Amino acid sequence: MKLKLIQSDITTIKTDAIVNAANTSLLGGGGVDGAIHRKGGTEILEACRKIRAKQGKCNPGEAVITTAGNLSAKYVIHTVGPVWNQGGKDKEMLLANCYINSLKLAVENDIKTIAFPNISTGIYKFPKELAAKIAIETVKSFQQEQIEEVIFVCFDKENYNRYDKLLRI
Ligand code: AR6
Repeated sequence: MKLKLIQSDITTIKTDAIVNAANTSLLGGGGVDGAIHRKGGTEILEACRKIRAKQGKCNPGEAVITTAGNLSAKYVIHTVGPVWNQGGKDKEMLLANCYINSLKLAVENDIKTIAFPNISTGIYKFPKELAAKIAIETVKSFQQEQIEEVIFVCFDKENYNRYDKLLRI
């Protein structure tokens, strides 16, 4: 499994799957979630509504998969990051679960390339350095030959530089 780092808007990425930093409602929001639904179109929202009707809300750390609508990717994997709030080990575990459960869904759906945003580090205020460490360690320890490439997509230069440094260690 190859790890790649880029600074970009995740809605432009042509991987088998892109990951969305969603909320428990699965029905859209701001940040990367808003961008994915805006560009991906109503097909994604419709698919999310069906999942909601079937299973109810999506809990933090869990993930679901839908079409990518009008986006270049084939699928969107929606995962719900933890809200940092007071922080704590449980929040760290939930963030790791976002990466693990997204990768598990990728394997189940024969996805070979997957792109992750910096889950929870925007509106949910997870400390960026800790989030980057958890993201990299969790992906690295997910041993799965079927996934060929995992791309960390950083929106801003600051996070890109942070990942770049951590990936060299
Ligand atoms: N491409 C890549 N990364 C992006 C993009 C983009 N187009 N837009 C923002 N980011 P956030 P969260 C980065 O707030 O903290 C939504 O309302 C951003 O710079 O999108 O998990 C949901 O519905 C940051 O580093 O997600 C939830 O309610 C990272 O993506 C809530 O926000 C995550 O920021 C989730 O909050």
